Amino acid sequence: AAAARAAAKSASEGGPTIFDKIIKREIPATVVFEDELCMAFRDVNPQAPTHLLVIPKERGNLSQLSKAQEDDKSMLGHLLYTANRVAAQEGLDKTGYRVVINDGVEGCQSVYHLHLHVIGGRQLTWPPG
Ligand code: DGP
Repeated sequence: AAAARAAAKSASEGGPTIFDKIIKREIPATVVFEDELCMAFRDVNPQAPTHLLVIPKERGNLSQLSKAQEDDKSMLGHLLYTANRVAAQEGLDKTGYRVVINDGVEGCQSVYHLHLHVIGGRQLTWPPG
């Protein structure tokens, strides 16, 4: 948890991120879904048996949720809709699952390219840390 906080604190906003390299296939990732707008792949540091990230292919101003503008609404809807689609692809629609967006330093965001975490495959607890 301390490491995650440190990463969140030192992460820079605005510049290219590791996710651009994943989108361009410059570094490998296990991609489970892709369309013209977004992509879903397995988190490198899974917190549950299923841990996927859903991201827009064009980040634009969406480095983080708190930067969202009126004209991002359709993309935000598409990402949330896709989160459920990939959850169902993993069989999680039958058990339940969680979608999380970490925003900024106190949200423990470490990659400044908007992403939805789709987490499931075990009983999750609440509240989060
Ligand atoms: P967050 O803390 O919400 O910004 O989550 C960023 C997530 O991104 C974190 O759970 C680990 C994941 N991640 C970071 N680098 C890579 C990578 O190179 N490949 C993959 N598959 N996931 C990554």
